[in-house]
Amino acid sequence: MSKQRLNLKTVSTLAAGITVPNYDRSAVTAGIVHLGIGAFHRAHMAVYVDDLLSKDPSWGIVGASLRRPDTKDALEPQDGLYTIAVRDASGTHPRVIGSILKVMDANTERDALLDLMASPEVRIVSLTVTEKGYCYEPSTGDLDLNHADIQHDLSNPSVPKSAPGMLVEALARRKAAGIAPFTVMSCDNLPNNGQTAKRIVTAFAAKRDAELGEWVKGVAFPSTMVDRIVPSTTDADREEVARLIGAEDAWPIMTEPFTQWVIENNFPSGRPAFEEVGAQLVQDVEPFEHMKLRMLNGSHSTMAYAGYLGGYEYIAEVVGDEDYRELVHGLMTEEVIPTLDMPGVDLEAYRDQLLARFANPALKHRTWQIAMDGSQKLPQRLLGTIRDRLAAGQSIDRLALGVAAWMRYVMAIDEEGNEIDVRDPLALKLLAIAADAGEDPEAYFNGLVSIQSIFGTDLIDNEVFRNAVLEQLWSFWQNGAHETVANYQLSAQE
Ligand code: CS2
Repeated sequence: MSKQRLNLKTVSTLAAGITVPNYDRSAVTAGIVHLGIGAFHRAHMAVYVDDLLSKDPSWGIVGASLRRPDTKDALEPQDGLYTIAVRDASGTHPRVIGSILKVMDANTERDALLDLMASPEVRIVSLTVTEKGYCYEPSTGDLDLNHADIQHDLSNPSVPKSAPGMLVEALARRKAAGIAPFTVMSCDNLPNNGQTAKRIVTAFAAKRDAELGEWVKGVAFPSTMVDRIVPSTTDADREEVARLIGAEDAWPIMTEPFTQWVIENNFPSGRPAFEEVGAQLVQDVEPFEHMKLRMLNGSHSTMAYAGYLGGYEYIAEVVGDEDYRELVHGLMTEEVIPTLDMPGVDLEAYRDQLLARFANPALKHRTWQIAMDGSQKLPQRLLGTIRDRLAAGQSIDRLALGVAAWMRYVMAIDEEGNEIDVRDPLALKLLAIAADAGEDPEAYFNGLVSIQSIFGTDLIDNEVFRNAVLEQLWSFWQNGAHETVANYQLSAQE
């Protein structure tokens, strides 16, 4: 029997014990526009904001999707309400979030969205547009002026498609109306995400108009380190949530108990009291970003590629395999931790906590999901650590295995000869390199390592890097993932 739909009318009739918004939703106004209203934002920032709306209702969120209208379609009939379901060994714990007032589709409501971003009530525009949404060169972090969306937006600045184009057009409207800029808060997994956003937005603005470029230099771009694991929602999840709350939710968000947010305290136009709801406000986020990107995300990507190739669907299965677990434990302990400078943080305890989070059996986090967009992720997750270690003359065996696993994965054929659905902005280029190389791993390696947007200009000529990655790639090619993961140390000692 079909159930009632979750919305403002039905929220008071949900199953007993479900936490629902504890504030007057009709009194909440929009102080934040969030670009990229995906599952991650809904499991992370929207929850912190939900926690503080009872004290300050002026910080509601209007979400915007730049690509697909599916979040809007799901949340509109629900008045923006949705469930987050926290999963651990004890079960699934649902809670209804009300901080997203509405979702706008940038493709059909572009002008209204830009006007809202230009209105004085909106003081923060936050972003989770993923790495590729920055339209940059991952190896340098500079705006990619050849990117099709950037070229479009420079020629048609008032109808932008890209995130930088949207931000600059909204800022231009504020400037024209004499309204102070909003603060741009990146919540993406990039090193120095605030500086990166600033570099891209100011470069785009300057290219558009020199005076605007100068004005945009005055905008604040705090960096943030965000952390919560959020697997994609499945139909089985939808059914479970409906059963638990007693209403249909078209798009509940499944997540883990852990959540962390470290924010650079730089909000000249004001901000919610994030520190009162669990966020950490600091002067310098960079060490936290390095720690998280290299420890968590570096391990994640290594497990995703080597695990997928080894036949594992979920991360919990990967760390459940002793050989893989040892690899990741060693990766963090021997190769990543020595590159980090985090006085006062117990990095071994952080590592153990990560391994426990990865092992959460209820989370069902797919290796394939994490494997997406590797060309955008590799530089900050593995290659930065590799560069630091090479400069210090230190070994890179396990890091090299991670890079080789990515190389083997993007050949797009698994060990059984089945096609891998490789999702990546460079997928066609990667396939062409594989086709050209044929049965020759060295030619394949040479083709991939010459992609400058990933590997920069230095790694191509580095013998240590070359030998280490090539050796692991040969092993993936000849022996398969399981054996490579089990024997990487032996081969490294030869
Ligand atoms: C993951 C991240 O999909 C991925 O690439 O590594 O989304 C990861 O789950 C989050 O960064 C955790 O905070």
